[in-house]
Amino acid sequence: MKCLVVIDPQNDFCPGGALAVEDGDTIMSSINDMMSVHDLVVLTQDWHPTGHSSFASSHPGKTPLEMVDMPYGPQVLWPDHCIQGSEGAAFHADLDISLASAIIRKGMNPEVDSYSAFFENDKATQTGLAGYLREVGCTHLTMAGLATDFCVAWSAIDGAALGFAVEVRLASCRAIDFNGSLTAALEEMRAAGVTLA
Ligand code: VGL
Ligand code: ZN
Repeated sequence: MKCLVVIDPQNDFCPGGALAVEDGDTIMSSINDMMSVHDLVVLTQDWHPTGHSSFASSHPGKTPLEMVDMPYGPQVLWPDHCIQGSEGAAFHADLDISLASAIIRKGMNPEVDSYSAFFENDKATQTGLAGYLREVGCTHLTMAGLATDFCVAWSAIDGAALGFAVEVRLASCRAIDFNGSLTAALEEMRAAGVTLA
């Protein structure tokens, strides 16, 4: 059984959004086309409270894309984005969400960021997605969405480590790509056994 996992297809990661990814909006129609050839569609939604610890604005003197050391390890700081209930956190209007059977919200713990669809960035706290997919009998995951080098890559790597067969559709992903993050993420996904298509 095959599940399409669509990572963070939200306004704030599209042009005009708070953490805009170049051409992020252009992937929605190809993602819609993939839905009908999967048994199940799951969406993730970055869903932060105001003042989240991954926001540079929560760290006096820091600016976006600087690093800080969190109790769980190094963390990139971001502009305020995907605030719970905001228009920026909403799914992009071009995405057909009618076929989604589940929406996994993540990044809700004020103290811990959550790139992956499976684990918070402490690599220990689970979102529940793995259990859901196993209970419904999913073995194969196709992933697409935003951003390739952060939430897509971390989700794909965790999915593979959890025993799912994971394929990332790069044509339906877009990257933030700073400081070589895209090249590194592609390498890490390959090393983790993720199929890059
Ligand atoms: C993401 C940075 C912060 C992503 C989410 O969806 O890739 N990146 N929050
Ligand atoms: Zn976020």
